Amino acid sequence: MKLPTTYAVLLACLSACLFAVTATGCNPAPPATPAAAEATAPPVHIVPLPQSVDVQSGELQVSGAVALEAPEAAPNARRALEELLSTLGLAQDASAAIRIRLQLVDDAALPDEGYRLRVGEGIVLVARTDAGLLHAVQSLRQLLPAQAQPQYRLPRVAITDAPAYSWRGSSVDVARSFLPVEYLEKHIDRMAFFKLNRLHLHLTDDQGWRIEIKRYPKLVEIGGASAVKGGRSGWYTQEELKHLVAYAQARGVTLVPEIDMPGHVQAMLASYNELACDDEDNLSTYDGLEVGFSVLCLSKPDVVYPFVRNVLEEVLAIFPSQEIHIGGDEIKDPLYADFVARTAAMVREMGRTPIAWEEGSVADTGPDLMLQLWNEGYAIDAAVAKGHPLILSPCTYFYIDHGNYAGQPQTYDWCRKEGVPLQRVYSFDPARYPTAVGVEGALWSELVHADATADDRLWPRLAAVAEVAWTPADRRDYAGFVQRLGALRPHLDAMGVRYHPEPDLGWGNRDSGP
Ligand code: TNX
Repeated sequence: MKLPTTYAVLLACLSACLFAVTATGCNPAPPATPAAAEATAPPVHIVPLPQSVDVQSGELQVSGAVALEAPEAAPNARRALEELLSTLGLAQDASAAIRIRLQLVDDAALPDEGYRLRVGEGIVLVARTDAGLLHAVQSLRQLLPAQAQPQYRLPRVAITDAPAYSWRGSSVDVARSFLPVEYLEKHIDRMAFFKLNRLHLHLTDDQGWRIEIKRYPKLVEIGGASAVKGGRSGWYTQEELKHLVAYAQARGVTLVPEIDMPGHVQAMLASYNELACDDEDNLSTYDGLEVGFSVLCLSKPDVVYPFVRNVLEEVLAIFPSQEIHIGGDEIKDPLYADFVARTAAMVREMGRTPIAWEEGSVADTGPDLMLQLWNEGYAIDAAVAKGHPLILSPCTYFYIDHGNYAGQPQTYDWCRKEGVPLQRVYSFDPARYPTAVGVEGALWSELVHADATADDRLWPRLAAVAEVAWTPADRRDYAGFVQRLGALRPHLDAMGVRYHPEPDLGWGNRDSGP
C-alpha cells in the first residue's frame, strides 16, 4: 500500500522515536541518524541496560554461515558463541562473508567485566577478560532471535558496557527443599543470560544438610534425608558440586557456598548429637517452619571448633570462590559474637574472605568481613562506617520467596504484606549504602518445593535484580525495562523458564500462574 507522503514521514518518525526509546531505555533522545534508515532496523532490547548504546543507520544481514575468530585465552566466550551459532543454525566457515571476531585487549579503560560490541560490516566483541567477552556474547544473543530462522537482521550498533556492581547475585535455599543438579545447571544458564555472576547456595539449615562431608558422613545420611514438610530431601556429592563449580565458572558465575552456623543447625545436631549442649533433648531432624531455635553448643569449643574447621576445609576444597558464607543469622547466644569472630578468622586463615548475615556485625572482626544485609531495620551504620562491604538483600525488595503480588498462594509475607512485585524489586538503589558491593535476590524454600515453583518465584524478578546491580539508578526506568524485558520473552521460553506470567510485561494475568 502506498501511503501519502506526510503519513509515511510521520510513521517513519514514529518508529524511529520508538526505536530510540527502546535502545536507550526510554530516555527520550533524538534519533542520531536519519529516520528513514532507522525505521527499518531491528530494535535493540538488552537486559540489563548497557552503559551506552549507539545505534547507527542500517543493518547487518546474516544467513548460512559465519567466519569465527577467537583467541585461545577466551575459551568460555568461544564456547558460548559456538553454542549460540549452533542454536541459530549458523555454520562456521572461514571463507564466509560475515566475520565474528572475539578479541582480548589490554585496555585499561575496560573494567574487568566490561566489553565493547560493534555490529558493522561484521561483528566485533572486545574485552579485557574472558568474563567480559562472555557478557558481550550474551548481549549479542539478546540482539538475535531466540530460535533459528532463515535469515538474521542485526541493527548496526556500537555498545560499550560494564557493570556498576561486581556482586550480582541469586541465592537459593536448597536446605529447606532440595533442588536437583540439573535445575541448578539451568539456573546458571539463565543467570548468565542476564549477566548475574554469583550463585549463593544456602546448603545447610535446620531442615536439611545438602553437602557431602567425607569426614562426617552422617551429615548427609541423616541431615540429607530430611526436608521441610512437603519439600524435597537429597544432597550433593562432592563430585557433583565440583562439576557444578566448573559448569558455573564456564558461564561466568561463581558458586558461593553457605554453611549456616551457629544457629539454623538442627540437621547438624541430629546427625552429630555431640554438637549440642548436654542438656539438649531435642535431637531429631526437623521439618517445621520455625527459625531461631537450634544452636551449636558454643560452651563446648573443643568439640565445636574442630568440627567447624574440618567441615570448612572440605567446603573450601570444593569451592574456589574467594568469598565463603558462614551464616550467622537469627540466633541469640551469649557466645555468638565470639563464634562469628573465630569462624571468620578461620576462613581468613584459609585464604578466603568470610561473609556473614548482618547480625555478624556485632563480632569483633576486621572490616574485611562481608555482611549480607537482609533486614533494613537493622542498625548497620556502624558496620558501614567501619568499612564492611555489604551484599544487599533487604527483604522488602529482594526476598523473592515473597509473592510476585500480594496474596500469591504459597508465598511468605512476613517482611512485606504486599509481596515483592517486579516493580518493587526494580525500584531499589544500592547507592544508598556506600560500601555496597552489589545485590542478591534470595529464594528461601520453606514454601518452594518444586522446580516450576522456583521458576515462578525467580523469574522475571531476577532480571530486575540483574539490572539493579548492572545499571546505575540514574540510567534506569521501569517503563524502558518492561519494554526491553518483555521483548525477551521468546528467549526465556526457549530456555524453558516457567516464569511468573507478569502482567506488567504483558505475559498474562494473575490467574494464569501456578
Ligand atoms: C529469614 S533472612 C531467614 C531465613 C528464612 C527467611 C524466610 C535470614 C538470614 N533468615 O532463614 O528462610 O527469612 O523468608
